[in-house]
Amino acid sequence: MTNKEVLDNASLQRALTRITYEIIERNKGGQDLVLVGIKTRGEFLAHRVADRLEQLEDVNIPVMAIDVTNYRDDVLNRDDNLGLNDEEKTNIANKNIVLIDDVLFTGRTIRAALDALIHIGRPSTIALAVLVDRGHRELPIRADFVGKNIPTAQNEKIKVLVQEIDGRDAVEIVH
Ligand code: 3GP
Ligand code: 5GP
Ligand code: MG
Repeated sequence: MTNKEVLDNASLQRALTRITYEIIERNKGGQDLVLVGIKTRGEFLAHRVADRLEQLEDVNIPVMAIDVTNYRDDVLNRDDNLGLNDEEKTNIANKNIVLIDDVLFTGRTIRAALDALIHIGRPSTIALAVLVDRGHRELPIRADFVGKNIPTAQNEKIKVLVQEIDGRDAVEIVH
């Protein structure tokens, strides 16, 4: 197996900063905006975007994290536990949600997240930001904000490293 770095630390920071500017542009500064990170690594990326929103726009945007494992269409025993508390659940209705994930692949995780969020509280809008789009969609889902498009073969893997878990920020392609 060989690992090839496709985003180094600086490029990854720039990609997140660009995504943040695009979110600001789309949301006119951040009115009623809520960031929802998909666990595991999407949660950390959501906090990075929130930090940048605070620096750039002086706004404090709520961040929550969801675990959509039980909403996936390939899970048999769904217990529909997203990992949100009651306060977070009430903070979804009528908000402009930006879902944040590390890698977009088949789209099934995002379908599950949409299902879960709409079930909990009908947001006004839901947009999607991903650090990497690796292609191979199986559902009609696309991202509104993309850090980097990395066309991959089915058997390749994208490795996303974040400082909080992996000790450094980078994206590698493994094949
Ligand atoms: P996560 O940290 O966002 O949960 O190295 C672990 C990471 O790699 C996990 O991301 C995991 O979801 C992800 N991952 C790598 N390859 C695959 C894959 O083919 N399918 C899925 N579902 N996750 C993968
Ligand atoms: P999807 O549901 O779109 O097939 O996959 C998206 C989810 O699976 C993301 O949460 C992502 O973490 C994970 N995933 C799928 N493929 C990869 C990959 O190549 N690398 C990484 N890091 N995660 C992946
Ligand atoms: Mg993920």
